[in-house]
Amino acid sequence: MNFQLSDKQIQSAYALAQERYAALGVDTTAALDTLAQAPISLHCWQGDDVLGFEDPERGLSGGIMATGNYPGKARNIDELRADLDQAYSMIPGKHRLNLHASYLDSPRKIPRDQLLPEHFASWVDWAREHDHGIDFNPTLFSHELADDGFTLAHADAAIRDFWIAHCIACREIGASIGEALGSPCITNIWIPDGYKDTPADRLAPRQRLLAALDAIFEKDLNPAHNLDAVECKLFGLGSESYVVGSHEFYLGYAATRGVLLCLDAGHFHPTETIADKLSSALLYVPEILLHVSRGVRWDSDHVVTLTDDLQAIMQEIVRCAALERVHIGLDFFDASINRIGAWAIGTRNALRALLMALLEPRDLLRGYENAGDYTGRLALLEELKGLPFGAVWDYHCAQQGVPVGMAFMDEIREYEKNVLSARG
Ligand code: RNT
Ligand code: ZN
Repeated sequence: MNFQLSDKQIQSAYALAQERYAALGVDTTAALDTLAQAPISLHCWQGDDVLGFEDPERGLSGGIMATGNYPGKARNIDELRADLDQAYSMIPGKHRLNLHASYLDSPRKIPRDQLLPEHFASWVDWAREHDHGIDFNPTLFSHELADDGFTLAHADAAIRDFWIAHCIACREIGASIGEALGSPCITNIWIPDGYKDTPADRLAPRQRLLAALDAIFEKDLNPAHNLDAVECKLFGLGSESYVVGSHEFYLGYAATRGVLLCLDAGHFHPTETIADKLSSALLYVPEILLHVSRGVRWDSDHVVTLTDDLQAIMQEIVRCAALERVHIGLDFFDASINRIGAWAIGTRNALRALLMALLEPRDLLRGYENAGDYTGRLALLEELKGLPFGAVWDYHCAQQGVPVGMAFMDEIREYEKNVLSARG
């Protein structure tokens, strides 16, 4: 099977597509300029099933789960960086890395409340060399002080204080990374805290979490270096009945404290989508962080595919003119397929959906809507689905020097044969 397209095929398909879009008042060149500038934050944890390098033997806790045992996962920092390099090389544009504290670079175990910027210095060097911004996350799971399912909302003050100290350390690390790279690091707090079964007191843990967060954010950091985000959730494995950091909890927190709200696509009721939340939340919180993910029946963190949900998210960002205020991060971990393929497929899909949104004839659609012509609006929205956006995407990939279409799978197979298969 030959997946390669010739330059001529790519160019002529693009020329036709450009005309089709121009007829609707859409400038494909402008759309591609915007797309080329939009960074996606790739999550490091797709590369090793969220195990990290602090103690990979320990296994994953916190009510999240990577299923599958596809061979070749990264076993150390060098392998993870090599895999990331391979993934980035198949994705058009300049993108960020979303790093977890458990991916520290240290020959000995550092207690999490004592983490320092130096433990991430080699990541900063790598990012600088490859022109990636970095985002950061304290790790409040896979640790003996998180084993009973509570961290910042723990009833034991000493355990709470340990995690507060960890989060404070992580904000400082975030700020040092952001300063070193000249691009603000978004430090996102997600905690697993919750109950498997019906609680008798839903309030007290939330009061404790509120106080813990206020302690964590007490020190102002330069927003040019670090931006804080908080991530809500509906339920997890083992926290089915109650999650302390719910949507209402964090929406209120972000709005009153002026921190970023992180919306993970898998953290709501199965038929609830985050797309509709953006225009509302943007009225009250300064900026939003997205964890673009795909839940199948539960928060299963499947690889992002080009679903209606994904398209709706990107449409909302573009329609709200909020590309500067909505930071797009990914959050999925599939261990049943080639992990580099997972990154490439998911990230390319996020970008493809963003491109589709950028190619929307917004003025035309709004004109119909404002005139009460909902039939015209529906007809156009449906016709748009048949327009040749794929030709614009292929052209973009070619322009950006990354594989066009299925050709990236040739590279993945090659890498699997030459690199991954040698891993034990
Ligand atoms: C868990 C959250 C969280 C994690 C990462 C690893 O449900 O989505 O963002 O996936 O911190
Ligand atoms: Zn998430």
